[in-house]
Amino acid sequence: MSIDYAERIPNNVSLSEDRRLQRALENWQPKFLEWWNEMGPAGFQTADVYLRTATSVDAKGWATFGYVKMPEYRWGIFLTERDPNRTIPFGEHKGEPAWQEVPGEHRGVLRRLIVTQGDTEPASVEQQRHLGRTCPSLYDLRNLFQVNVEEGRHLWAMVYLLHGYFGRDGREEAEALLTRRSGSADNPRILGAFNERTPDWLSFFMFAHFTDRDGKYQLASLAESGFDPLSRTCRFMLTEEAHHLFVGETGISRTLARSCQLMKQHDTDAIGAHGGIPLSIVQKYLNFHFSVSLDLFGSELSTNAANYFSAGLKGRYKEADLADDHRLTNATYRVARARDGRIAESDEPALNALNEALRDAYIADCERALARWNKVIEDARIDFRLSLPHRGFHRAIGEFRGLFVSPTGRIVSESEWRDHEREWLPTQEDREFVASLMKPATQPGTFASWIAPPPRGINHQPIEMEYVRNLPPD
Ligand code: BYC
Repeated sequence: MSIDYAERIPNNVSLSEDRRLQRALENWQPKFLEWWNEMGPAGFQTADVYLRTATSVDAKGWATFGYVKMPEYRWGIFLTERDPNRTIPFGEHKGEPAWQEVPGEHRGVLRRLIVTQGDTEPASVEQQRHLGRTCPSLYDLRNLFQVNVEEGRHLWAMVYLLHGYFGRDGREEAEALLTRRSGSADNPRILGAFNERTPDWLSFFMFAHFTDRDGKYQLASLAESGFDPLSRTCRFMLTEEAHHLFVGETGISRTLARSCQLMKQHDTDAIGAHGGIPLSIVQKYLNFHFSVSLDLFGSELSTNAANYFSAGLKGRYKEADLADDHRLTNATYRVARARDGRIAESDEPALNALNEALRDAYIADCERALARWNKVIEDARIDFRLSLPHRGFHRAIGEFRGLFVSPTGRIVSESEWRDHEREWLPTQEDREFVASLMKPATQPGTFASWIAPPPRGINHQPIEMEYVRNLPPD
């Protein structure tokens, strides 16, 4: 399914055959560009960036690479091919033909899910807009911008659904996606993690690893949706998302590799003076980003989630691989709950525990990446291991909200928490120290003091390629 780039809005949905929709989207397009110019990467709008652009949605012809100025990136609408035989894979409507139109009784809920998903995309671009000035290399700068333009495209994906299937209120929601602002006191983004700051590159890599990974699991669940256009758009978004996760995971691996190298070289853990990030600070950043990302899965027990599932709107991760009735009417699921001052597991109705089941799949995925990071440290023969904090640690949503839970999963008093908070979460000094290392490295092939080069470049290009040209003056 090739993409029509001759159109003002590149697409593979035959947009030119639907004049009303085309006009509505062409009306939204300049507003998007206005938002991009105001809230997109600060200072780099005229730089030439070596970016990939989707050319077709099948596995082979995915992308072409070339230098592009970001405001000229060809954002568009790309859905995976329609399977005319697709049926709803779960819930009360399991086995019925997938919906090509919005089911009337679920209109409000479906719109809300799409808006919540859509809201995260511009939010992340806003959160990352100041990072360009402190890039650790041109390779990393290019990766940041690739992530940014693709999050912009993910916004297009959701806006297409709002315009195409929800009429006037969809159009209003699409406008609102451009007016909320990450971190704004008056008009914030919808979900907590998207109002946090991403002030430095360690935060960015953590965000791309932990928060984008929530994106992977949420998109995979929406890709199961009985509403076929949502399913098809999320399937294609997932292929883009994989690169974002790569940027996060390898960014942290390279940070660790460099820290270990400096620890060996100078025979000390206190590598701050040598331009490295101590492993204890990496752990604190990890604790922060993991916990705010866990909140993105919602409450452990959620009637919202049960309703989404029963209605056929939002499924589970890899629904087809799960060996059950895909309706879950009588099933139970083990959930960690806080009771009488301690955390213990109990069996709960599986339908209500769907957020927790998705969080479990996410945590297992995070554990696998953690093992790869620890291998980097182990290979350097350094006696330190990173760990994921307990799921109850530092939570603001759900079962553990309002409790003080240590990284090992003990409910502690507020005063004990305060005594240890500085060991568990980044302090102001930690953040200032990390910020002090964020010196830009903009000569091709050079890297900031705190991060190792990647093993290879992008798209088989050399590491020392000039991935971003025409940089703004310092
Ligand atoms: N912050 O039953 P509950 C991505 C609200 S990331 C603030 O616990 P539910 C990306 C909730 O809205 C993926 N509020 O939760 C990554 C509800 O409000 P109301 C984004 C929260 O509804 C990086 C109340 O609490 N996609 O793509 O089962 C870069 C109780 O709700 C939060 C999606 O999220 C929170 N963390 O599940 C770029 C998918 N959590 O009704 C992009 C769509 C809950 O009382 N969203 N609340 O007013 C959903 O599926 C669900 O809305 C959630 C929440 C999973 C987020």
